[in-house]
Amino acid sequence: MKRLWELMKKQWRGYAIAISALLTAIIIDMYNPYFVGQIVDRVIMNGEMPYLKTALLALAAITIGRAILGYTKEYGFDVTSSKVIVNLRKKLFDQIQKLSFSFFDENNTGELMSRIKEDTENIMSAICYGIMLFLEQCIYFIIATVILFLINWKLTLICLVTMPLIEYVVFKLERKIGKTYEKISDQRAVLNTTAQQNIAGVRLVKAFGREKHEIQKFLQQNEENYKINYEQARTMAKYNPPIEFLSNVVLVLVISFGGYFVIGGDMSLGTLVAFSNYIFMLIWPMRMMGWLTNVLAQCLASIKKIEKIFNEEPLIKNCENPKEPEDIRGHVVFRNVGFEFGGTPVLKDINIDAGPGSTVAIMGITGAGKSSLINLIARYYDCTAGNVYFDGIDVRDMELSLLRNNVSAVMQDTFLFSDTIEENIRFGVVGITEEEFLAASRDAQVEEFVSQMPDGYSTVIGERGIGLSGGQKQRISIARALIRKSKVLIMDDSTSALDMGTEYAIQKAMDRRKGITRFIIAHRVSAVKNADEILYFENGEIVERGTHDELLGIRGRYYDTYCEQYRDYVAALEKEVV
Ligand code: DGT
Ligand code: MG
Repeated sequence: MKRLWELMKKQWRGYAIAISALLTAIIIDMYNPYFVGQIVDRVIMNGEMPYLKTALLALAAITIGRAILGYTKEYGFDVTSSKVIVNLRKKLFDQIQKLSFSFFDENNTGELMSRIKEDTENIMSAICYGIMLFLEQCIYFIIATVILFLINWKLTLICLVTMPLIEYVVFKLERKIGKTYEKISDQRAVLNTTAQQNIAGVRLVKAFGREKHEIQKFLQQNEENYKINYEQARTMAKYNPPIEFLSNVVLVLVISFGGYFVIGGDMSLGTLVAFSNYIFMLIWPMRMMGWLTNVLAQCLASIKKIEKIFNEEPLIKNCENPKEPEDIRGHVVFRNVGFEFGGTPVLKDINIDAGPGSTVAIMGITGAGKSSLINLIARYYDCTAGNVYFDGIDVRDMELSLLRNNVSAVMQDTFLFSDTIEENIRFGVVGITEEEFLAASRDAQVEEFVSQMPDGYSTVIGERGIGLSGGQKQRISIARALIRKSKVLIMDDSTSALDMGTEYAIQKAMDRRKGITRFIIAHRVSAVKNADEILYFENGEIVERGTHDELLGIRGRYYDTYCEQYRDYVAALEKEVV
């Protein structure tokens, strides 16, 4: 709330212009009934024809003035509030960017999208139309009440008796509508998520022939949506007639009692006409209040949801007094490292010493903790026991940006943006020369297939890299990591979709890039056999470690994996020996 207030305060000039226009518009509007009343009394009743011209001119001037001021008011509120929302959305987006990996494990994309879009729109409605109408209606109500009392206090009191009744029905309606609105908003989120997931996973749906099932699922959500909208329409239909009726009762009261006063000579006919016009300035605010409280309630609910994100502290924080290594060489050490996910141990007592320029390979069955291990190097997560050191300094004591700039990762899930191949590789890194870009692309074997594309590196690819093969996507991800020239390179299962030849070519190119410490996770022996140390993981522990030859020598799990992958070759070798 405070944050929103601060942003609104910054735009005070815009709001001041809009509110001034609003006030002036109301003031001149107040003369409208007066002139109508005067026309009745002086022109119609007394036949003062020359006055008609003055009155009509005044009414025309009021109409034009109201139109101009109305435009200024709406434009002012709209533009100013949009500026506030743009800044709020920017702050929210910045905050989301700051949050750690673990936050995104717990919050799904759909929810975050609705915070950025729908909730900010709710706030926009409140700070734009909400404030505008609230001010307008309050002022109309106060001024009209004063004028009405001045015209005829008895008639005003009679009319005011019905107001609580109108207000009662209005609030009852809005409470019901408010509840259905909440349901509609929740239902809309479910419908969006269903549609979004179906469209994102459309290939999977088609491949498994699940279209009918998905259509059914969507229809069900759609039906729910219809039912809630129907419920809302029914509530409106039920409550609107009584509100209309009560508004008309006020008018009937004005005409009956007012007529009585006119006949009795206590009031002129023109004053009664003016009175009935002013009374509408009283009824409208009453009717609007219900809607306004709803807009306000929605806005408050949205602020609460957004505040929750703002109050979220990034779990991975920058150290207050960061230490800087004297020389960045890429020496990574794990000492007695343990890691838990929500109380479940994932890594236990890990000790690794990866010297500058060395290659550590990690193998193991799925779920053994390989990705979890490499996630600790650049602090995507913090270890829960022991220490991870980068060039002799605990990673938690290093400046986060310095650490992350020196560690490049090719993640297990390839993600490419809907952009050109070049932009996907450069990924916003500045100061990269054309030669460096081409060298990275060549080393990652991207050049090989891009050179055959008509638009080359300018080819635009889809969000999920549509139009590219799995291996091509992996190669782009590798180039993206290589271009950063970091001292540590992590490759999480990133050559799994490549043929042996391409994998070998990439390995050779990597070997030529001296002084880079490499962590390679792979399932294929061919990808790890040249590493300085191979670690075999099982249940979060290193169960075997050594070079390729050493591990073959102990005939353990690595040897079994080797035999499985090179069965025919091993059999042939053994035959030869016999
Ligand atoms: P892979 O990629 O299938 O070959 O498997 P690894 O070895 O990379 O496995 P990893 O490190 O992703 O997962 C190790 C364990 O940690 C596994 O039992 C699942 C668990 N785990 C991974 N990510 C999360 C998470 O975000 N939340 C929780 N609660 N557990 C997780
Ligand atoms: Mg993994």
